[in-house]
Amino acid sequence: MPNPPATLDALARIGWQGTLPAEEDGTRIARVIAQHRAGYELHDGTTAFNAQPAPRFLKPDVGPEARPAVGDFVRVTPAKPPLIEAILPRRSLLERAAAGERHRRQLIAANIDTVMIVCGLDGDFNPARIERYLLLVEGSGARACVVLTKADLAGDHTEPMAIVRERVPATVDVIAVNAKSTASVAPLLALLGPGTSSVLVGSSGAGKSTLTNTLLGETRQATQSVRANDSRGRHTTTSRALILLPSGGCLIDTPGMREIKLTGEETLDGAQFADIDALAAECRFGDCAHHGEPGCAVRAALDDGRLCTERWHNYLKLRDELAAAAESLEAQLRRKSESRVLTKALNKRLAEKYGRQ
Ligand SMILES: Nc1nc2c(ncn2[C@@H]2O[C@H](COP(=O)(O)OP(=O)(O)OP(=O)(O)O)[C@@H](O)[C@H]2O)c(=O)[nH]1
Ligand SMILES: [Mg+2]
Ligand SMILES: [Zn+2]
Repeated sequence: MPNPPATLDALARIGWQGTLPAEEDGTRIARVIAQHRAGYELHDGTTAFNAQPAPRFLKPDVGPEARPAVGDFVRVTPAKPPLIEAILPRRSLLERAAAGERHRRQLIAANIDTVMIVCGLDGDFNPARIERYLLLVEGSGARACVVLTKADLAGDHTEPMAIVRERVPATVDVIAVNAKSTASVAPLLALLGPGTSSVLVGSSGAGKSTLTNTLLGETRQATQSVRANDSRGRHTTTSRALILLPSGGCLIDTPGMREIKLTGEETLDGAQFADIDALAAECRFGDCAHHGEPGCAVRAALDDGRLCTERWHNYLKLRDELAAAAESLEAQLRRKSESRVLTKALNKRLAEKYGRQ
């Protein structure tokens, strides 16, 4: 592994923010730029190199949150191969519940400033899905922006733009682009300056890799046409990759997601649905179910168009899902702590019986 002394300049190039962290025990700092079955790929601001996780990261009781993820800054020992010894504190973490698997998390990216929610203006267009992504982003510590691709194919896209604008908080930028055109994606450069880190999320075929290549100015990520009948992609990108852009920012391209499952830790009283919360507080009855009770402020807002019906329905759906996810998360934590208590009691009994520690 190359071993120049870490400089703030080099670390800043790979998205490090703040002062130079102290050197520890001969380790150096690098960023995880890719994760493969065979190990990790890191970058120290000068060179990319392969590394393995220290054995303790591979123990079965180590949860996904405690393992290095793409975007993490890590301490590496100069062994052969280099070993990742520690993960530096994360300034943000985007995660979802893993598809299919109950209770497991999947880390999407760490130390991100902007999550770009990419959605095509073709058959991929789906405002409810954008709202779902926003819920994941809200608790991550990163900010969100919505990138609507395929504007060149969509003809007049004022209507879908207006729909998204109505359904996402005013603080979230909504930008329509032709992901193949350098001129068209130029407004995104404002979010991709030196020292920044962004991640692209969205369905397969939405144009994440196309956008990456255009921002990069060369074709590095493979892309593939979508199915003509339903605009679905072919899951072309299969692993996350952090790429240094000429604009100075770091950009993570990700595989298209089939499912955006909530972890149970999201909240509905953040900025995204604050208006619905405020409306519900105005209902005449404190326990109003908004099913036609007299004096229901939510119904009134739905009737006069202040509250969009589709958004309300998606809110209810997300609310139910979140409640279920939170419940199973709590049950899982309870089981974990019970098993810890049981293990402790067992160890104590063994120690008494056999004098074991
Ligand atoms: N005309 C046009 N085509 C686009 C645009 N964005 C993406 N495409 C096309 O859509 C197809 C899918 O794009 P990709 O970039 O491979 O999509 P992806 O989001 O990376 O998909 P996965 O890697 O499968 O998750 C490709 O044929 C692109 O050329 C756009 O803004 N305009
Ligand atoms: Mg791709
Ligand atoms: Zn009500």
